[in-house]
Amino acid sequence: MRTVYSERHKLRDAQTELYGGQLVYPFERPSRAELIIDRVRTQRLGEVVAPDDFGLEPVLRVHDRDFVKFLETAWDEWSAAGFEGEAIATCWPARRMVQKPPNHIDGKLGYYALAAETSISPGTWEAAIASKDVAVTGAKFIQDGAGCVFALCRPPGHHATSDLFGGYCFLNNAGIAAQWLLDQGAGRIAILDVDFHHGNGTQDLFYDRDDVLFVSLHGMPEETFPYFLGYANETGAGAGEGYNVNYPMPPNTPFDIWREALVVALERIHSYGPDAVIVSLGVDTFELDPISFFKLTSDDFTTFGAMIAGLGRQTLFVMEGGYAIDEVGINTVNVLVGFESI
Ligand code: Q9C
Ligand code: ZN
Repeated sequence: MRTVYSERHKLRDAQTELYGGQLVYPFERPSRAELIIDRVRTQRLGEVVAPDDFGLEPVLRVHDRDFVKFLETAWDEWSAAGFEGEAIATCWPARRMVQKPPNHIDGKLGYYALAAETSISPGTWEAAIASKDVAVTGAKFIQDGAGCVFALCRPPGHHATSDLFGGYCFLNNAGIAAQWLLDQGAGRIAILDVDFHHGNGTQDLFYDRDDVLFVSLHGMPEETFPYFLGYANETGAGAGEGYNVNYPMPPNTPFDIWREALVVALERIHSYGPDAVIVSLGVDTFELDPISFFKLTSDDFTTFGAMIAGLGRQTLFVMEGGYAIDEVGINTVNVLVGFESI
């Protein structure tokens, strides 16, 4: 399969993540994508191509214009305000407060952030833009008839909502790609989110719609990020009722349990009959992931890649999380090789 990749992800190299009360070097770091592209090449997965520039139009189909403007200018405003570290949200419009973006960048950060771990650094905007172009270029190959494409997005996207960044995400690459395919004439898109974390952003983008089926397997929100969404009773609203499906699972879930959820998820996608499937591919379900609690082995990734191929649909893989650096390339490419084995 073809891989879409941009070196511009390296422009996102924040030096800080607020973790356990300390500022640490972020888990979501440039070496992740470098190790994945190295593995794509050594395993000879297929050609690697650079993305085209699709501009902001596909972004503004799912994201709020003021939010996009905020992301574009946040670093400059922060440094112009005289702050010396990276831009970190520290205050929020909490319960019973006014939900309105203020003028000062310190307040705007809280208004547009869903969490504090994700620092904004110089180059973050440029990398986020390149990442959505990787996803949309992948979608273009699908539109042109490719059976499967790997969009090696970085930074990831599935936590980003129409007007919130966080969880290492800025623009919702999978959501942008899904909407772009619909705008090109697709009738139905299914998004299968296998990242360890619930794809709260993607769920939120399409919650009241029946033209995107969102299905997510993830750590139960009582126990892990993003904590405040991802319960099984979140099934969609209005026309979207029944088109949002969550499979939250407890700590230490092994592959044989996870795979049962995947079987049911794939049955739901099959009955939906989508024109294409977008897989939000996080490999943080791996047993050695430093911030997650599922127990998949490297071979399990190959197995579930083949299971997804069993759908027999055009499939766009969009990279999300995965933080066990030594195996991130192996596990990611195992999914893709498993898919191609069918
Ligand atoms: N104490 C992705 O995998 N952790 N994002 C916050 C709060 C954030 C993961 C911990 C994890 C985000 C794309
Ligand atoms: Zn994740």
